[in-house]
Amino acid sequence: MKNHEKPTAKTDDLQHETINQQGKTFTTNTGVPVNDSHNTLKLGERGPSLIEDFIFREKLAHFDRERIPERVVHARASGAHGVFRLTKDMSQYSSADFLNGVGKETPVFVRLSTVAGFRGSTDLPRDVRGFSVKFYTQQGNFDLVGNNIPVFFIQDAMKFPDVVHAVKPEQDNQMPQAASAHDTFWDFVSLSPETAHMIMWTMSDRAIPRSLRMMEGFGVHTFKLVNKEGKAHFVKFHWKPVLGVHSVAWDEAQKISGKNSDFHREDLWQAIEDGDFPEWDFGVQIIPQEDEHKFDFDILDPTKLIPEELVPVEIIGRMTLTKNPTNFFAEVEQSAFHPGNIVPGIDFSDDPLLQGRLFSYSDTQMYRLGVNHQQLPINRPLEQVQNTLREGASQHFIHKGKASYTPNSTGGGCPFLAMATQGGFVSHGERVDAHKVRARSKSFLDHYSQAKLFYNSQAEYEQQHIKDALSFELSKVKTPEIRERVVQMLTNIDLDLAQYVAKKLGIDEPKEAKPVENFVRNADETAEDAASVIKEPSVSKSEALSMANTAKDTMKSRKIAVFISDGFDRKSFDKVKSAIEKEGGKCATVAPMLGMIKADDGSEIENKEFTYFNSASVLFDALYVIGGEKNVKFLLNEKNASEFANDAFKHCKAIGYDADAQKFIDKTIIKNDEAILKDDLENFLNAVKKHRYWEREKTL
Ligand code: HDE
Repeated sequence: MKNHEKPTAKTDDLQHETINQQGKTFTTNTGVPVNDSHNTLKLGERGPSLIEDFIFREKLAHFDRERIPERVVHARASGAHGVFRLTKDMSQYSSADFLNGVGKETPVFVRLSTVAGFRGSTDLPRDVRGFSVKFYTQQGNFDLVGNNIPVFFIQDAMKFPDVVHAVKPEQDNQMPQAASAHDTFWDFVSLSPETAHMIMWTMSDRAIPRSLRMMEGFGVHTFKLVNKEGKAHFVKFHWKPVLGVHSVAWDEAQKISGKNSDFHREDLWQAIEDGDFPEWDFGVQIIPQEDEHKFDFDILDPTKLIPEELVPVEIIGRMTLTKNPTNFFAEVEQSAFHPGNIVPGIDFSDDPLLQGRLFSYSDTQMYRLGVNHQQLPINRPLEQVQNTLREGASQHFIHKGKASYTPNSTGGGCPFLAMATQGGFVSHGERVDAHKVRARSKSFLDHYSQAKLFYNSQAEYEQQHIKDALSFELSKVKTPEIRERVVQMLTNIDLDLAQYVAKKLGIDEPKEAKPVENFVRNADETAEDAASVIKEPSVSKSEALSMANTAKDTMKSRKIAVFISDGFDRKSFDKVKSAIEKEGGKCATVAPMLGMIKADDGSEIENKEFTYFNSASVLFDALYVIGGEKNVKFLLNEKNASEFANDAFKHCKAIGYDADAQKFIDKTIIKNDEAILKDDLENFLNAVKKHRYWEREKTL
């Protein structure tokens, strides 16, 4: 354990499997000491290798099998250990032990992922992010397998392989990697109006987070909380990041993918290494069962959210990530999440997307990790598992006695079943009286009202980003009919939006909203049903949907690049550095080389990491240009420094500078505005806290 890391009951449990090879002798897997792991056994120094070389055979055979199938979606991810602390007792609603008793702490393991890209793809594609949390509770593991977007593309699990095939690289040429900007994805969208709401989210800046620490998480589906008396309430789960929700600019995201494709992974890892533990508040929206049909949308429809204006989010706890994994493969890659892993006090709703997920996850884990994957250290619950399941590949346990069945007398009737009163899991006794049908509920037909709600809730600059993202994505679509169908679909969300995108694509501007006709409907759907698809949202704007309303008052997590070279103004540098660090920000020097840089007063500082040739503005949140005559002269001739400053300007970052660096600013910055600050450290820091000055885009 490193000094700053905080152990949990789960990380203690993992200690039993953690191997330290310091001072140990090399052995084969059978424990035989090895004296040479570099040369094969040969007949003579220049002769053929011998098949009897068991040391070579073992080494290569293991290497040949090192890769396991990557996840079919959510392949790329970062993970960390942490703890969930309950701040509000929920026993009124749920008997789940981790929701009972203020102050109760439950260890968690979290995996944050992109969706479409392969395991080795970039952290910054335009994509949904997975938000998986495994709670190791006293009653077994509860997995909340959510996303950073509260709704989904489709309404029924039957369509999942289709939407995934459509967004993944195309089947003939495996292009493009980790991108939705291609024909098959938009073809699927244009023929599936139920995607409309989700598309607004994925085309917004939510799909390009600044940091994994700065994104929300959502359970997406409606679940149920069930109390000791068996009474159920519907519930939606939320994670709200303490640092606020922030994103990068699209041009920036594309550049980050080139400059540092591990941008998010590194940020999360480093924050935990530095003891800046990422935190999220845990919130619930609780809906009494009697209110199930109170809304003008169906709460079982996963393309809908419940506006916070209708049901407020109540914060009931906080999650803190306190420890990085010791071994990525053993912990992050082998972790197996499953929305079907629930505990007493929590139950499923009949959302048809959730119901389908309950099959898929354990099925894919069996393929990826094998039938005994729950025995892997990262997946096993805190308490020893007791049941009659036996054998299977890689069985780790040695069960005593004869009883591998129940009821039994050979094992004294053990393990005993737990009565409901002893905490045994009892499914909520919902009564369902219906015919079998392969159909979609008519209450799921409205596809546009919440897409409008989302778009209308955005600040002007956020709406512009959605317009730009749609124009970008569709400009990469080669089939004109697909582009036209999407524009037609957009008319039902916002005519101005549709017209803007049409113009960028060189399509005739639509004059009115027009339903998309040629999508696959349910067999029993009538013309009236189709007309009811287009309606206005009951809530016209929702504050929580706009990132413009997020926390903007902290320097924590902000990384500021400070330009220096020989002759820099030492006094100014010390002042800037201590002001940034005092408020919790990070100050990183960028200089012509690594090593010692000489200041104007003859003193030196060490430049440890960033140079004008190995870094770029997109890796920082803001820029400060230090003065000093010789330094400024250097900067005026360093084209990487001008490009750096230009990008900081273009991506709406705060730029501060000493008065004598004015010449450099005049040369590189196109226009002055209120986030470009001369000799004004206080306001520079305020601008950095706000994260971005998006207003600048109007002047670009
Ligand atoms: Fe998943 N999803 N999904 N998904 N999903 C997987 O399971 C699936 C859906 C989500 O960190 C797979 O272990 C179906 C919604 C996350 O390891 C697979 C449907 C939401 C992760 C699978 C959905 C998610 C996955 C691939 C439609 C947000 C990463 C590997 C019915 C609430 C878990 C794996 C991790 C992973 C199936 C839709 C979130 C194939 C069939 C909605 C965060 O089983």
